[in-house]
Amino acid sequence: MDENISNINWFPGHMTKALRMMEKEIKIVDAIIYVLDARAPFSCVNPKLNKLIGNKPIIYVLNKCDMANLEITKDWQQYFSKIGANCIMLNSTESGTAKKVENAINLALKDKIEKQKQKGFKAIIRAMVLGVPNSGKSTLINNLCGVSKTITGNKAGVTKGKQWVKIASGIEILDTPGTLWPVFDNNQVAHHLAYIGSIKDEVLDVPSLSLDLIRDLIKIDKQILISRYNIEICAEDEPINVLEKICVARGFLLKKGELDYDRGAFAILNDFKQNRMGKISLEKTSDIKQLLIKNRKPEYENKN
Ligand SMILES: Nc1nc2c(ncn2[C@@H]2O[C@H](COP(=O)(O)OP(=O)(O)O)[C@@H](O)[C@H]2O)c(=O)[nH]1
Ligand SMILES: [Mg+2]
Repeated sequence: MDENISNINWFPGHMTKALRMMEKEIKIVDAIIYVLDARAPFSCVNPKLNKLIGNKPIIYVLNKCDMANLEITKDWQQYFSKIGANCIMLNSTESGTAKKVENAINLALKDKIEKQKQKGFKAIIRAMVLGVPNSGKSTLINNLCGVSKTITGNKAGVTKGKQWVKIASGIEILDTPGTLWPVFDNNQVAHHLAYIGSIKDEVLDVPSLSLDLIRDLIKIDKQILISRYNIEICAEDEPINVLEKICVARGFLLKKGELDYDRGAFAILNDFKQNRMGKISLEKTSDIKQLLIKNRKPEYENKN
C-alpha cells in the first residue's frame, strides 16, 4: 500500500488551477476559515498553503465533530487554543450552528471593524474558506447563508469554480475547491485523507486501502469491527483474515463460492465514510509527534 499510495496522481490539473485562483484572491481576504475534518485534523492541514496564508488571521473549524470522538475533538480544540489559535468545533449539517464561525470572524477582526467604524465606514469582511476536498467547506457556507447557494456532495472535488457569497452580516465568503498537495511525505496522512474521502476512490487501490483501514481500526479499538460486522477477531488475525471474515459475515461471495474481496473492501471503506462504525477519531493530539516528520510541521505550530 505504501508504495501504491505515493504513486497515485491525486494532484490533477484543476488543483493547480485552484491554487492559482486562491493565490490571486487571498490578497483581498481579511481572514481564513480553515475547515479540518475533526476525525483527522492533522492530516487536513495542507503544508503547501502556509506561505499563501502568510499572517492572515486563521479560524480553524473542527468540522464533522458529530462523526468524531467528542473527547478527542475537545482535546484538539484545547490544543489549538493552547497555541493561541482560534478554533471551533462544528457540525455544519446542523442548521444555524455556523453562527459560531461568524462570531469567531468578528472577534478575530475586532480591531479592523472598530477602525473602519471610527472612519464612518461599515466594514466589509472577506474570508476565504480553505480545506481538503470533502471536509465540508460548501456545507459550512450553506449553513452560514441559510440557503443552498453552493453545491455540496460527498465526493472529492465537487466544488470547481470561484464563488463569493455574501452572508447577512457584512461578511463575504469565498468557497474554494478543496486542494491536496502533490507529494505526501507521510503515508499515514495519505491513508487518513483517503479514509475520510478527500482523495477520489477512482485513483485509489481500494483492496489494499481497506486492509490498511482494518489495521488502523484494530489499533484504535477492535471492538469497532467486531460490533459492526458481528465477527470475532483473534490476536493472530492479519487484516486479510478480518476482511475474509467480513465477506463471510456479509455473504459477499462469487459464483463458485469464492469470497468477493473487492465488495468487502468497498463496503468497509464506505461504512467508515458513511459513519456507520460510530464516532471514530483517527488522530489524537498525542499522536502529533508520530505524525510530524521532517518538513511537515502543521502551520498552526508556527502561529504565535
Ligand atoms: N455529519 C456531517 N456531515 C457533514 C458535515 N459537513 C459536511 N458534511 C457532509 O460531507 C460531505 C462533503 O461536504 P461538502 O460541503 O461538499 O465538502 P467540500 O468538498 O469541502 O465542499 C457532504 O455529504 C456533507 O453533507 C458535518 O459537520 N457533519
Ligand atoms: Mg465544496
